Amino acid sequence: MVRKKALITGITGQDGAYLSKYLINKGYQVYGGIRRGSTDSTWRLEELNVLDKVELVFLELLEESNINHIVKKLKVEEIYNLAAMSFVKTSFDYPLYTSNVVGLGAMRLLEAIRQESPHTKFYQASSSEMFGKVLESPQNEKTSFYPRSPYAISKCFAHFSVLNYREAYNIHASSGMLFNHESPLRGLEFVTRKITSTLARIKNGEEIILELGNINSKRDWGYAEDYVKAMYLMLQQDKSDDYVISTGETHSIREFLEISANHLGIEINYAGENENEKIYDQNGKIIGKINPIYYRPTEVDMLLGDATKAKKVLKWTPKHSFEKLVRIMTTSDYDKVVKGIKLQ
Ligand code: NAP
Ligand code: G4F
Repeated sequence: MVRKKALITGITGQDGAYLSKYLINKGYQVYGGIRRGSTDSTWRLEELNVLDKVELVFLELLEESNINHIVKKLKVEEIYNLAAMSFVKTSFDYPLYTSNVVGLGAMRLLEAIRQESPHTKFYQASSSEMFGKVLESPQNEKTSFYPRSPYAISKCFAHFSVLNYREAYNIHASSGMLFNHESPLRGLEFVTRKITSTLARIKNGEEIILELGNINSKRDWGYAEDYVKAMYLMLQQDKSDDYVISTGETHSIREFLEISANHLGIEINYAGENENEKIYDQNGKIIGKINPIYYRPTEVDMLLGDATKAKKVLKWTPKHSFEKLVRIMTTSDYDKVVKGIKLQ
């Protein structure tokens, strides 16, 4: 039997690694787009034991000729566009760069598909950040956008580009409007992994302080491995469409922090408010504090998704509860710290 071929942009990221594993298990030949960089970024693929099962190709979303060449040469059945400058806080410092990679990058891929391989199906990693200062709750596919960062604005541009290429050129292009999803492979700068990795080091005796920004914001957090399955399902439908992927629960950063700490036997006590807030353990030792450098110029206070459509059409449901997710991430980081494995 001829193997189906898929190209994943951003294969070295959290979702890229899980999606590679998922597609390989389904029998796909997986091509993975990586950037030519000075450091090795393939640790996630190694950790999931798939590095030697994927074929890596150099792919840079800023480089139109490179994208055209790859799309034309590979002519894969499916392209999953996961590549992005995905850290919201940094997008305020690099607004133009972010727009170019995240917004125009998606458009470059769509245009290459239109010209070189119109039968290729396309998945776009849209984001719940597009809902921003939410106009209704919970948020579904029909909820209007109110983006609050250059990252979110760029994701809106990419999202509407997908819709336009679907309607104008009949390209099978779908957007997954995914709410936050995490895992032990999450980047260390995102708040969940920052909490689990720092608490694990504190528990192991390191004299460090967990510095956080706004711990009152709320997110609808799921498990990344559950979410990549939804990406695949979207491209197996006869018609391309947009889907919200979420758990339907929202929790604050505080709750995440407390569950993670409790899992390690650390009790969390707070003193002070906002910028003066300090975090102590049960022995009165300071283990954390609020540092306003982590505040954003405009914040997304609360996200809560309604994935009814995905449940109905894709038959997709999340498998991991919030508490289970926190426990998995905390245990993973603590085990690594104890064994002396580098956290990355
Ligand atoms: P991630 O871990 O930050 O991975 C991003 C990937 O994009 C990395 O492989 C990175 O390569 C690559 N990349 C960055 N700039 C690039 C460029 N100019 N050209 C080519 N590749 C580039 O992100 P993730 O959490 O896996 O998320 C996957 C996608 O879903 C992203 O588009 C993100 O915005 C979106 N999303 C994520 C979430 C979430 O909660 N995780 C929710 C909604 C949407 P390097 O390794 O070289 O840096
Ligand atoms: O973990 P975060 O940086 O993720 P954020 O901004 O929600 O974005 C993630 O999810 C999006 C989906 O909604 C993706 F599209 C995006 O690519 C990314 O994966 O921050 C979560 C919350 C924010 O409210 C932030 O202000 O945590 C708050 N926070 C508080 N202290 C912090 C910190 N965030 C970070 N990164 N670091 C802190 O110290």
